[in-house]
Amino acid sequence: MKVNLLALLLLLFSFAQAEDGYRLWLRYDELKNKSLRNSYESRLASISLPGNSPTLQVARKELQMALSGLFGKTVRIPESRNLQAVLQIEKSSARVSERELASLGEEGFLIRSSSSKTPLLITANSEVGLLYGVFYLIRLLQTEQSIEKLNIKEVPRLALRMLNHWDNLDRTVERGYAGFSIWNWHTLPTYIDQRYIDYARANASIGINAVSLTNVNANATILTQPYLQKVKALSDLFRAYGIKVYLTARFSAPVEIGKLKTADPLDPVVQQWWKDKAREIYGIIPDFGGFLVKANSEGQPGPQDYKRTHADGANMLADAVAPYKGNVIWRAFVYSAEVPDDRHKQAYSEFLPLDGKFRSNVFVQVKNGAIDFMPREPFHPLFGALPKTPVMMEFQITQEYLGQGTHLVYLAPLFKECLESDTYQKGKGTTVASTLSGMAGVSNIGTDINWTGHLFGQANWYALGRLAWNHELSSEGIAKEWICMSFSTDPSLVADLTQMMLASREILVNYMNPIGLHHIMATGHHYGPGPWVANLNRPEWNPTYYHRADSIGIGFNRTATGSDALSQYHPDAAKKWSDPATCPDKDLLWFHHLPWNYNMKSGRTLWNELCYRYNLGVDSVSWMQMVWNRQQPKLDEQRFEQVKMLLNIQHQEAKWWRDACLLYFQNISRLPIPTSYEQPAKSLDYYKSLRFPYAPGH
Ligand code: GCW
Repeated sequence: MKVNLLALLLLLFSFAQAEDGYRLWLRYDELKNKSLRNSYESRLASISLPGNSPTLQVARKELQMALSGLFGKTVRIPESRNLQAVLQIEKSSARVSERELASLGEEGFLIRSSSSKTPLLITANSEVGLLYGVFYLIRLLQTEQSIEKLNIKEVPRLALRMLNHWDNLDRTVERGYAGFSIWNWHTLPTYIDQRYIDYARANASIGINAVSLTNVNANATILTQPYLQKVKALSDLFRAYGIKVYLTARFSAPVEIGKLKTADPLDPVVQQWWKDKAREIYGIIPDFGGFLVKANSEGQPGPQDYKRTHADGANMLADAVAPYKGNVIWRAFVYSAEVPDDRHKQAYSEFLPLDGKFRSNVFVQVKNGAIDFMPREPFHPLFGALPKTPVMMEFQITQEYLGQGTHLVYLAPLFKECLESDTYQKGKGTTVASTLSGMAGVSNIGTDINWTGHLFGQANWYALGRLAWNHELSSEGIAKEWICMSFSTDPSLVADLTQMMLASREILVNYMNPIGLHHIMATGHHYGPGPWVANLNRPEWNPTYYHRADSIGIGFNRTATGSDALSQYHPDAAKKWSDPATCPDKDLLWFHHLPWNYNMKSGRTLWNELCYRYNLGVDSVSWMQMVWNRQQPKLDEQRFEQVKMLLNIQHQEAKWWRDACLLYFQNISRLPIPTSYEQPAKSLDYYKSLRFPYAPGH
């Protein structure tokens, strides 16, 4: 009796502990639907997963853990082959034609069951493909899908599916809002934190196959022996999960750690230094992915310091890693204070002439928009414009400009909006997605117990992986998967949370940057509004550079009569943007400077539309609060309370954005905020006086 009581208490304790969000979408709690559980149990009663390579061990362990949890009983999967098994997981099965197998490529898989009498089969050409198949099957069970008569063929659309950590060696994270870096460099390589394993599981479950561990504002120390040994420990662990490790290369490393006098990429001594460094790295990490580089951007060193081009710099590194099949990912996020041209145009101007000049193992990584991860940006004009260069997408999962760690914003709609944009570069239908060779997301992961600070940040990590695997998945479908796995499959809960998530990005746009406004946040930490900032040395760092509000109107004229950034797009893509009458409202002030009394499609004047949007944004956060609160009975207390508190912060901050921005713009437009709206709570001077010296992430 005593023992039972203890067991019960332990069980209760583990339940209480369980809902801190640590388990992400891999929760594996017992399925409540008994008949479904029984049918799964009988369909998966005996499993054959022969072999014990590291990847197969990982797959076996995951499946055991998932089935044990979901079925509420211990499930063991033997290492030996079992021909009678009802689930067969094997490489290159004889049950599948050669042709079909070939079409799966290196990482794809098939899941097939023609009738309840034939065994369910997961097959692939590689062990990692099998692991992906196992995770897919687990997801079917978690989301309570039928596993009868399956004929699933999954092949990733992009070869390189990556997370970029902006983690510093002192464990601070640039633009990180979820605590410190999960890489504990001090205790590596000997101490392997359980988090590294769970991180790898989570990434493999969504098909992420590459991670760069360190900040693009790089520190050359990572390339020294002791640190390479630490990197080796991580990469040895990640290998089984199909994940390759990349490092950021500081361009001046030959000077800083190599004691050379120069880092000139055309200097043979420098070239040799990198070749030797590459040999050293590959001697330690034979499948090292390669280098990710930010050069000549925001003060980082680069080839232009020696009057060389980005191609000269990238090619030098590419030659160093080529013998080992390594890659160089070279970022196109460049702009210079010395160049008087619209910042929007600078990366395109810089990189267009370099198309065809990069080695074949160089990827150029382009942010989704031409400015910088704003709540909304038109797609970057470089997409589709570099036909001879493999181009990677860089999205930001961490929400630097989207409410940081306190706002609930589901990013799949932002990602999709960009991926589905038509560049017209090879005729109508040349979507951004169709021009890509890879996709990276700047990580939002940290040491917070739930990994991402805001619980819903997990959905953005999840969505990035799912869309890198298949950009045709819908935002709604991805949200539903995530909700079912993270909370429950209860239909009203799923419907409510899906609706809230799908609306959330537009809601944030309304209360922060409506009608195409952008870059009007506070300086440095980027936390909160700062449309008044005009005193920074670099003109293109000032919000006034972007909104250009004056007595006549507001917005950035990027048409032919302005900066002409529009001319960098294919004419068919630019057409709708070039005329305010056809330009969608969402992009209007991105491309046009319009009078305050400009007539909007809604019938409101531009000024009144601004007031309307800012207020709509705030009201919509109240709606999100209402939706969340009404689902309380279906949610566990811990996560319910956390999100509730954060929604309260979001509501306060939405008001702050609205009031500060409207007051500031009103000072210029000299027009009243319609009395039907709540009036700003404080004076403009008050909002201007706010300081946040310890705001996180910078
Ligand atoms: O968005 C800006 C950030 C910087 C970042 C830079 C970049 C890593 O404010 O913190 O630096 O972009 O992408 O390189």
